[in-house]
Amino acid sequence: MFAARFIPGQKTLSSQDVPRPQAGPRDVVLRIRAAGVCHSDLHVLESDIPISSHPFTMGHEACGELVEVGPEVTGDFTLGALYVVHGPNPCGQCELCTQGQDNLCGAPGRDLVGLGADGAYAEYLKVPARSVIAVPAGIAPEVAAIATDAVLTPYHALKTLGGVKPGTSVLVLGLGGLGLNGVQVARALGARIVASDLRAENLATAERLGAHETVLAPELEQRLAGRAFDVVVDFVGAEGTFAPAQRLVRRGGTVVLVGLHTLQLGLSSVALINQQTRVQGAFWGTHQELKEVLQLIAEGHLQPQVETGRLRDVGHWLEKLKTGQVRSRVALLPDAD
Ligand code: FEH
Ligand code: ZN
Repeated sequence: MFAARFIPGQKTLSSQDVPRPQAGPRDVVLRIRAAGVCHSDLHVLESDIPISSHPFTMGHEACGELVEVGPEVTGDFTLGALYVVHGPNPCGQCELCTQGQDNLCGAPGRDLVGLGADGAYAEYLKVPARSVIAVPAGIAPEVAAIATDAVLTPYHALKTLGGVKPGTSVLVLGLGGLGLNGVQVARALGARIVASDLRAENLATAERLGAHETVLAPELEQRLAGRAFDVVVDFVGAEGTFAPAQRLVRRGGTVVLVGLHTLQLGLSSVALINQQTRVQGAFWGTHQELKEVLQLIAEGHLQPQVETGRLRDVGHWLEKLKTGQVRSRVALLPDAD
């Protein structure tokens, strides 16, 4: 079968013909129907994020049709139905998993799907049965695929880490795929939202998706002078967003860092201490949160923005992502049989 493989030391994926996976005792096998493309793949290919010293198939936003169930799998699984993969692939037993933080599962040998363990840039994908979730009826494969990271990560950042609830004031910095989904999530949580980006067309999209106010990034601190936000989410992760984020959060408020644009960022210790600001990193999301995200999409509260392309053109799409030519999120589809 076709698979786009990460090869340590190579900066581009290698398209290969590899054996189709067979389910182990507690695994399932999905025929991939959509695979989302994430900026983190670029960081892994550039070795900014040390993930693995061995080759693996990339793609950590997976949706597929169930084609095989291992003999020891328990629970209801329907052959032919659509499932998504919870990429953190948790063990369910370690301290973090049992404390409700299975996105941070620390069990040895548990690789992230598509980020160490084989992922979705392939025709078939084998994963532990405990890491898949049935897709509610009415959600297209490409939407379900990107929900597993491009929606789940903002949801985890805002709801769980930011504690966003009705009336919370939220400033969203960066309106790419994750930021635009973040606006929708914040609106669904009842927040008052100001959204900012460098591009005017993204401000218009953010307003359409629920932002109450929008500000062009260069005018941010002048336009918001004297205002402070309960939660500021930085979906970019550059000095140009992280520094104002620390200045625009209220005393005792929270800055949630999601974006990986710059791998080292400055903290203002005076501001942190004087404001007693909480700065919180955000990593992906939990199994339970992914179920909640899928339900919000099924109920129409979230309309994730997604463009589609051919799975075999994944290298081309990663290049478009790298050169800023992707407006929202891309999900790649296998060629029709
Ligand atoms: C993956 C690997 C490392 C850092 C962040 C990520 C995210 O794309 C997962 O949501
Ligand atoms: Zn990702």
